[in-house]
Amino acid sequence: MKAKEFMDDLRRRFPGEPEYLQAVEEVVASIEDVYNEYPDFERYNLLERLCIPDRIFSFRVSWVDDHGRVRNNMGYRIQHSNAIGPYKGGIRFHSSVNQSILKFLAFEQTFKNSLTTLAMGGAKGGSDFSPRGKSDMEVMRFCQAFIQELWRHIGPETDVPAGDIGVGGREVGYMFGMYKKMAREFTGTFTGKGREFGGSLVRPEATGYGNVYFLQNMLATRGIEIEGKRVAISGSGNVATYTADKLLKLGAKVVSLSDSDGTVVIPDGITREQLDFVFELKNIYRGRISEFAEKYGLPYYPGQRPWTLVKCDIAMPSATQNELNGDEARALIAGGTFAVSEGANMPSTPEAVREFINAKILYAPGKAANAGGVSVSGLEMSQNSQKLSWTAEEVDTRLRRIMADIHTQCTIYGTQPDGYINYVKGANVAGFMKVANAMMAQGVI
Ligand code: NDP
Ligand code: 2IT
Repeated sequence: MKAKEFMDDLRRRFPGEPEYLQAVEEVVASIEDVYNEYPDFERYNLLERLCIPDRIFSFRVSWVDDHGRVRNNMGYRIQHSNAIGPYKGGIRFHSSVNQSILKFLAFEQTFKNSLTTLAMGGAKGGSDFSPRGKSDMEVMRFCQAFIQELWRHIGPETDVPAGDIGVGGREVGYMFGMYKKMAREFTGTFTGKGREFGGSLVRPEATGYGNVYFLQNMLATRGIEIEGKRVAISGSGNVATYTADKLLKLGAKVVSLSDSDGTVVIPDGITREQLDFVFELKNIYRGRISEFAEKYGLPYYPGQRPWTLVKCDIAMPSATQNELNGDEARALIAGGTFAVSEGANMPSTPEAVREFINAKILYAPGKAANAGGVSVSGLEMSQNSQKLSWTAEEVDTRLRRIMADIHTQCTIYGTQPDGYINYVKGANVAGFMKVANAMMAQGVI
């Protein structure tokens, strides 16, 4: 297999899917050497089968808004791979959602889930519906209409959705409710459920906490403590806020948060009281980060991202894909940033990733660093199967162990002759080998 020819062919077949091609290209470049060591992989045309999703459902979702108007959105579910377990991955509701974005996310999810050490395949779904500005009843009606179409294709041993951008506990609750009614069963289809109906403790915190645990593992390779470090975070949703929460508990300083409208800079680091306000603002009032800036008299930069606004030791992009470009990466490195750990999926552009690796800073791609969320989803599935629920301590201990295991896998496959750990290569090769071996064993299907 030649990576360039493979990608040229994929580009010809899937034009107009830039995010999907971007995610595949990064993985193919990392695994090219190892793939070519096993001639059987090519004989079974394994890479192509692994890069093209098993199947894609797309459908119209019609619902009625509060003014009695009929609205139509697109709904999708990409079932990418079930080589090592049932399809598993979140649902995204955002106006930008299209098939390319969900295909990249489902592809990444397959490798991420492989790294978690748990039995989960890869999937992703969503809609171009935006919950922003919608009433609770509108969100409920949309979720119900979405699931009336999707319910046939999911199930506890088939495909288990969860949250992502625009989908949190509220949306999962509404979708689970309609799923349960249509399927006439109470099962663990959906993770991130409410605690009262099968949700795992620590699932809301898991992605942010897991990212900080991964970061601690990376810092330990250079003997660096997290206490006192200045950390720039983008986003102010589930991942960003729980990342900030854990960093605060560990004595680090969170110097920025953002949303799609702008960035707030917190020069002395966010306080507990301020972070509690952000949680309330985002989860209860569904407000904007500008309101937080206004309340505490903090500098706010409309339309800007954090990376050139603050000096930080560590950057943790936690909003969306391609939110940190080459220029911003160079600005971070020039400002002394020595670690980047991705809470979001594919937040750094390919040029930014090259800058980080060339500068030999600690750089963890999302599929390794943000795997804590889906890991605790996997633990939620285990608890649901056993009809038991574990304590927060038990789940947190398992989460820490899984993040340490992922870090070890990255070091095994990613350590370069000069000792530098290329976490991109490590995560891609480790994630790939497990799925590839399972696919070989199962034949051409
Ligand atoms: P939320 O919806 O809770 O928060 C998303 C945050 O990112 C909001 O602050 C939002 O701002 C901002 N954002 C979203 N889209 C854009 C955009 N196009 N440009 C700028 N800012 C944007 O989502 P999550 O916190 O759950 O997800 C954040 C990232 O983490 C995503 O990349 C997701 O795929 C990834 N992730 C999530 C996991 C989870 O368990 N939830 C697990 C692993 C990864 P605004 O409110 O203005 O839209
Ligand atoms: O990107 C992700 O890993 C998620 N949005 C979480 C998926 C899940 O199934 O918990």
